[in-house]
Amino acid sequence: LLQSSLTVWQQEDVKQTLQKREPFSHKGNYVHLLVIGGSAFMPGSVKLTSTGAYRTGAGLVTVMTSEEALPMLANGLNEVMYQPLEPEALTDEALAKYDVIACGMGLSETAAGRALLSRVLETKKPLVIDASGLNLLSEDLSRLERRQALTVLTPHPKEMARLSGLSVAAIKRQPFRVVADFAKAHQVYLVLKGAMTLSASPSGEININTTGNSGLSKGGSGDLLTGMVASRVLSDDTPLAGISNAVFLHGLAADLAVSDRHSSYDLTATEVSDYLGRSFQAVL
Ligand code: NPW
Ligand code: AMP
Ligand code: MG
Repeated sequence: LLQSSLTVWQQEDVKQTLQKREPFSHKGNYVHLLVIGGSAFMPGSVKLTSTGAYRTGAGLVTVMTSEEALPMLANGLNEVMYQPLEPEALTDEALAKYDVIACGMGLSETAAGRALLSRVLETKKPLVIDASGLNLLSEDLSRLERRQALTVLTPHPKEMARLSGLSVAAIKRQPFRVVADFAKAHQVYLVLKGAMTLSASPSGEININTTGNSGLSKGGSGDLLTGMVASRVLSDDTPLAGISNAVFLHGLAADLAVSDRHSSYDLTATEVSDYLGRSFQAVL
């Protein structure tokens, strides 16, 4: 642990590392994110992820989801494009147009979901894995070592427990050590979520987040964050800065919501996304 560098990531850091949006830019200058997840009973998860991505600067967002979930999403965001989840959609050729993939939110943890995650891990695309994708990944971590592109994992403590084989209590006792060791051992970027989220690079560098409140302790907050992380990870000064910026802005949006017309009791993840504009305004 003592060999790792620890930084409290602050507003000034976000301001300094956030990529500028050029006046003559077009959507192709920003990330095209492919969101893979959602299922018949959890269609909202990918809606939140795609909202998080667009509200954090992505240029294009495509959602690939199951045939049953598709009709439930059609009345969602107008800005999102959709594609059915079919194996042929995951060839390297078909994926060429995407910059980054976010996979796992609301994904069914079945044989089909398992096969899908395996295929996604084999692609050469930068990848953010969350939620059910992390649970499926936990079954065989050696696949991480074979990856040929940047990988970000965004577990909450229980997902971290499944990934590491440690108990939630052990993780909470030594979160810095657990995060640094795992990120280094598997050469991934790791975001251990909680009231004080830790973001680590594969070299074991750790940024500590201090924004956010218990209004985020509700279903959907993490799904929103995944889209934000995917939208920034390739866009800012370094991947760790991009990830830390997303975590900071997500928590700050919740703080601003609570200091305006919400409380930590009533706040929902969709409303957190509505405050991302204020969150950016506060740091820019
Ligand atoms: P407990 O209760 O303390 O034992 P799971 P999930 C623990 C989708 N969603 N510190 C806590 O355990 C996701 O995308 C879809 C300690 C908690 O009960 C996934 O695909 C939504 N423990 C799927 O659902 C909205 C902590 O973890 C348990 C902790 C399952 O994801 C909701 C839950 O973890 C959801 O996002 C902490 N800080 N934080 C939708 N609208 O479509 C969490 N825990 O069992 O992995 O289930 O996270 O709900
Ligand atoms: P998930 O468990 O995947 O839905 O993710 C929950 C999100 O909300 C993560 O980004 C957490 O860091 C954040 N969060 C949950 N509870 C709190 C809290 N008490 N204070 C600050 N952030 C929180
Ligand atoms: Mg989650």
